Amino acid sequence: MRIGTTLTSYILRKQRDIEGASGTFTGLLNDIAVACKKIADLVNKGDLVNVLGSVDATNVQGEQQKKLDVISNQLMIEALEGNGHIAALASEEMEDLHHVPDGARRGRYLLLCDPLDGSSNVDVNVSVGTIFSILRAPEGVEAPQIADFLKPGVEQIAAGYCLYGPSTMLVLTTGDGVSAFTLDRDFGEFLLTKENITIPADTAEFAINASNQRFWEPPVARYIEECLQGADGPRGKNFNMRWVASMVAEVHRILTRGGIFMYPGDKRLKAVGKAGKLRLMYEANPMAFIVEQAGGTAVCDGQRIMEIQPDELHQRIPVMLGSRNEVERLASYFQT
Ligand code: AHM
Ligand code: MG
Repeated sequence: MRIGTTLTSYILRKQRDIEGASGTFTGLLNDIAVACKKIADLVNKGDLVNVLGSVDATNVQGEQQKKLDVISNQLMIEALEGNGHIAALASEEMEDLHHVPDGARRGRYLLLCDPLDGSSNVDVNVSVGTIFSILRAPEGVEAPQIADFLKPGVEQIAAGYCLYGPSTMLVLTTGDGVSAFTLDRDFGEFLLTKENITIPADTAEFAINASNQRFWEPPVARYIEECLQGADGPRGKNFNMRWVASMVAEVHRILTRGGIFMYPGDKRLKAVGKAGKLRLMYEANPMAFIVEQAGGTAVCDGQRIMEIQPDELHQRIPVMLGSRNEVERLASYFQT
């Protein structure tokens, strides 16, 4: 019987390849893993521990917060703020940055996260996830400001997500491919279960919320229309459709068997001043990093997501990602 490769031993190995990394990086990923294990435990227990349902509040996005949104955010803070690994934390659930408390050691990294993405699914017992993105903190800055976080995705040191599905899986990239770890609940450890994950370049499966069809811009409408025509249309093959409404689950499916995921900008969102639904810094960028590291493509209309210079912490953008040839085809429709 073997132990296998734990997340900690895997990160220790990777850390040696990251320029200037010390034990801090391993510590940071350990902190994230601890928070994810606790969130997984609560998601799993659900009604038994009275964590389902909504709180009487909206977040910075104006969205109704679920109890588990608030709890997951608190757990991320608790796991990360006092260990000397981060200099500050940004989250979908907080308008402003969370700084390291007075007296605690400041670390060398900035963390951005969506503590519980897809949380509208939590009450119906469908998969949700935590998304995170790690940037280097600026040298010599005591208390990082929002401007210090506004870096394009290409500057991410690492990114990942934890999927709370039938099994709990942590998927991670440090810029050297994508690996997946499955939580062994009895043993209490994430164990390496997949390495060098590769997204097939071609696919016949797309994911989009089709209830927004009447609001789509022409390039998206054209792409989907061509898919729907199947073997009789210009694509010459039949397509399948999936929509979990949980981006972590969609990206995980795409990493497993290919596909294209789209949350485009549309006229409905533009009418209320939003370029898209998903947030650049803690949803699109980390997922784009993972997808690119697995050989896929991630764009905002025609532009590579990871090259976008953010203007705001909670900025929203259109997102299209997944199998390279499909995403490039859709991106090309924005150019014609
Ligand atoms: P959230 O961060 O408020 O949970 O919103 C993000 C989620 C994504 O996981 C998912 O792709 C999308 O919202 C689903 O949106 P919709 O309900 O419009 O289909
Ligand atoms: Mg989210």
